[in-house]
Amino acid sequence: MSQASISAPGKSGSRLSDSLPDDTLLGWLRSMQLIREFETRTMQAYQQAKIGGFCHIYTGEEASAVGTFACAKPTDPVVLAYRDHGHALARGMDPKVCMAEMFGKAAGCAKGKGGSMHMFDKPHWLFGGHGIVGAQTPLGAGLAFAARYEWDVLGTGEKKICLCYLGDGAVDQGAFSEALNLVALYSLPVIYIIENNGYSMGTAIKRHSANAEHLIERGKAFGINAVEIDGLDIRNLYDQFKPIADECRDLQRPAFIDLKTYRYQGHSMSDPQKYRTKDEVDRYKKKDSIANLLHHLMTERNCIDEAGWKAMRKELSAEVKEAVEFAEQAPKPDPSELFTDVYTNPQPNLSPSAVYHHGEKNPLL
Ligand SMILES: Cc1ncc(C[n+]2csc(CCOP(=O)(O)OP(=O)(O)O)c2C)c(N)n1
Ligand SMILES: [Mg+2]
Repeated sequence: MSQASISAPGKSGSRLSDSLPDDTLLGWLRSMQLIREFETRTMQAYQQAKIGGFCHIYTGEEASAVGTFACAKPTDPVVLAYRDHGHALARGMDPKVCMAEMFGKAAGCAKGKGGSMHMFDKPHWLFGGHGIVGAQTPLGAGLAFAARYEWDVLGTGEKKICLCYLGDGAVDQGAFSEALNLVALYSLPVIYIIENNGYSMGTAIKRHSANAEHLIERGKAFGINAVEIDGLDIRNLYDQFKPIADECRDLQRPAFIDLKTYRYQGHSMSDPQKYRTKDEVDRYKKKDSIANLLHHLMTERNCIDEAGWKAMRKELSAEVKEAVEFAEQAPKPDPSELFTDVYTNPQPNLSPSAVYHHGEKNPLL
């Protein structure tokens, strides 16, 4: 994957993020390190068979979730694909709740019935991780429609933007093109953030997407403001993404972001990674977003030193360890939960009453 280096210094060399207080950038560092620590423990728990099902690790991509959320409001709706633990944590989900979900425990955000790919968090306006590639993109259009309708037509609420994240593998799904058409046609405030890590499972983007070097042309084709951003440098990401997010909110219109990023781990927990070289992974690790921000905070802002960084890591490690212990000890969902909150198909061996939905008789029976 080509990794364009796109930095956005403001006028006279100053950057938008330079105007932010030290505490904000230290918060970004903390949030990114929390995700990294969480994902390390997730992999361990998965290898010990404490987590089942599919599981996709976000390590390497942390700046994407943390940097984009820094430009949004806590009440802006968010909808995601399945590589979603990092976003859930960056949005404020309690690591205990997130880990319990992966362990299939009742204390999880989806009562342990969703697992790794389905992080939902109503209080934080997180409308879930979604396992069907591209399925969240029309949902993003719907959330933006609802937000705009409430503000513009009903005169209630505030101007919102929806942040809809998708992978580079999802850009070729037909549903995404349909969603782009509608959001452009109705001027809906959704930002499609393509977390472009260069691969769809083991297929490099150049092998599955036409004109892969210029994905933004797809957004432009619908008349949508489309921009390419280096998603590994969180300060650059903020500098470029913040004005776009502000404009989408003010003008209530969509945007399309090709956010260049990279995942250090395989696609899922079972991936021999034969499609890329170790050299390639190492090249990206040299541009690591956490190391990069830490260097800036240590050498330019002088707001953290080695001892402070060590203390931060120790605190986060303890927090994540506690989350794992909590998840291990938490009770499993009661079997009576099997048919609540889910759509079911009628099963011949079950009593019909078990498959009623919201009090209505299932029409398939
Ligand atoms: C409609 C659909 N087709 C195929 C799959 C199988 N599948 C699961 S993940 C994936 C790759 C998606 O890659 P990308 O969108 O780039 O996201 P990333 O894993 O890189 O974050 C595929 C093809 C699926 N889940 N849904
Ligand atoms: Mg990808």
